[in-house]
Amino acid sequence: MTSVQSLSSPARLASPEEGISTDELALAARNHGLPLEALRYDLTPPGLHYLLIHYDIPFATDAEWMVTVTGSVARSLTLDMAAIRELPRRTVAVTMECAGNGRARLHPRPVSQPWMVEAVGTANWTGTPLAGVLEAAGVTPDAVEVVFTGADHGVERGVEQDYQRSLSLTDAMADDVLLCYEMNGEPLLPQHGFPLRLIVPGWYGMAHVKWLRDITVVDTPFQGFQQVTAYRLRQEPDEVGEPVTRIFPRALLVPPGFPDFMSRRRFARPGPIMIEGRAWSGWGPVVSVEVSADGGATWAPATIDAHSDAAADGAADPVRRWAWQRWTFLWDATPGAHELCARATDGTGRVQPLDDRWNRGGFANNAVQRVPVTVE
Ligand SMILES: Nc1nc2c(c(=O)[nH]1)N[C@H]1C(S)=C(S)[C@@H](COP(=O)(O)O)O[C@H]1N2
Ligand SMILES: [Mo]
Repeated sequence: MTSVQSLSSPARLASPEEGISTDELALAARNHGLPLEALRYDLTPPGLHYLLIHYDIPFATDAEWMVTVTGSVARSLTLDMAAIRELPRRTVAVTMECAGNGRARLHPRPVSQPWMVEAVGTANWTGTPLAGVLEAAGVTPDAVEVVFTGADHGVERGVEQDYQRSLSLTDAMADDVLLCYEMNGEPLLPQHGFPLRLIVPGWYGMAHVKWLRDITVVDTPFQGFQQVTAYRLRQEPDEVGEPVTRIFPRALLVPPGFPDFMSRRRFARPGPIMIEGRAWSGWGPVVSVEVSADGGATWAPATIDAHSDAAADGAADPVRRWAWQRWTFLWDATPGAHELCARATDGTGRVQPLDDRWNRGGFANNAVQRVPVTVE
């Protein structure tokens, strides 16, 4: 039996020949990715959006849910869901991606949720701006960060904890940071944080705290496990490491043709094939997408669509700048074996690397997607 230790141990790296373990399989069976063919939808149908749940999904009812606002505030607040729904309403289309996306492609592999490239989805998230709630509570001048606590509880690398993350006060006060109660115009599903979650557009998934039950304004930087132990870019276990924050650019394509059941290798017929995909970045708009059919040796530009308002599920004027963009590329498929790749560059000049970006936690590996296709 595993005991709950007081000190955290570093995440384990798989040995060179070690396959995916049953522990990783159990995680992957709970936390599924986006089937890549679902990149065709501008808004991901909720059941196809990726999922990442560290512990258990809390059982919750809308009628009984309360969220508290405490700490460095003039007035502590306790809000029920009815009170939250009466506050100003805003809808933001957000592409969310797990910071561990791409982890399973690393050598050596950090042992955790074994994502390939599919830990992503886009939804219209509706709620009330966090800034308004913090203003109502009256943040006091000593405040530096805001800590968000979920109702889920577990143990991770020996540390028993509630799921908690913080944001700097500046990041927390940004316009599009929302306390959300709807996804694509419907109440949140249990697995996506029902009845209330935080949405932090542009940030990797770990920041978007689900089952939100407490907001505490603090006067010293938060030192919780998910802030200072997990979600850091480290080469060695004892480094402080850079915090994982915004989403690095990525383009994904819908694998063309049809798959082999077991290997998922693709087969396609010769001739022109319209390749389509999506691209996003949390740092700035995607300014270019390139496609390679020869494993990254040569590249040609794809056409990026403008953000479509057709994606709106009837929500009045959703904010679109945090959502992925569709792109297309006409590929003249010739008989033989090919490797399709796509590469995004954003407005800050950040571009996807050809090779995996390694760190101990397996975070932010946005190396280009590679899709082998046999044309016959
Ligand atoms: N309370 C709580 N919030 C959480 C998590 C969690 O385990 N507990 N997982 C985080 C991580 S790592 C990710 S990637 C996103 C996933 O959100 P989704 O499952 O709605 O796609 O939720 C984040 N919020
Ligand atoms: Mo994640």
